[in-house]
Amino acid sequence: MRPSTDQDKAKWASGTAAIETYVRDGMKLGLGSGTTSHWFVRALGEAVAQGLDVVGVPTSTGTRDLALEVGVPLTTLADVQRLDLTVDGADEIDHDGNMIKGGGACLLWERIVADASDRMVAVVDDSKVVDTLGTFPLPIEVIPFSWESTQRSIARLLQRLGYSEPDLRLRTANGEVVVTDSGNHIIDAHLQKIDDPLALDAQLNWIPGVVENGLFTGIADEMVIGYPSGKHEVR
Ligand code: ABF
Repeated sequence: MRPSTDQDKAKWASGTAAIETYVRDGMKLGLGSGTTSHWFVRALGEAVAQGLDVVGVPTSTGTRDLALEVGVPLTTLADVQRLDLTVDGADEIDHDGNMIKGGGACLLWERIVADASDRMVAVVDDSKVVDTLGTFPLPIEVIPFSWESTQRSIARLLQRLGYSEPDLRLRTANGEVVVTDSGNHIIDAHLQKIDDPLALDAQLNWIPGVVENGLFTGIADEMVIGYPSGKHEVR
């Protein structure tokens, strides 16, 4: 399968460059979620068919199903202690490598798999690189039991941090409340501009009922930026 749109060509360029640059025989890989990661997984399937010897831990049921479809051998974090490398996408990434992730509601497993990896490489098309995070709504994964109360606590924290009118929305799709692979809900925080992502990342997860948030700060070791021309850039 090959990309046809410009954005998919950029994502393919990023995913294939990540394989060429970082993936080696015998590696245990974290397999990211989202469309860019899925182009990476498709390219990885082709490399496996040509003899590449790798195993992968998927960061979502969608990635698990795609990996099975294209022939990438799978394992679990129970079976392997550490991963050599996780390759995963981002909704936004700034020039320091801090990211907003979770647009696909997979942020919890993504963060766990990245944490279990010796190296994390972000694969993005050029539209994802921003000067300041925040235009993309920040996903916050919360447990269903207390999501209304947790949302009020998130709003109080944001107001203390200077976000005067925090716009928080429970994520729905086709009129249904979104349920993550772990059975949780997502609250999207429309903050527009996040001046101190490290501080916000640390404080959000202290709120009772918050399971994880989509600010991935200090996690990406490098980023592979793909362009519609098929060229890529590693930073
Ligand atoms: C995943 O990929 C998610 O964290 C993020 O939402 C998504 C990025 O979007 P895309 O589909 O453009 O790769 O890693």
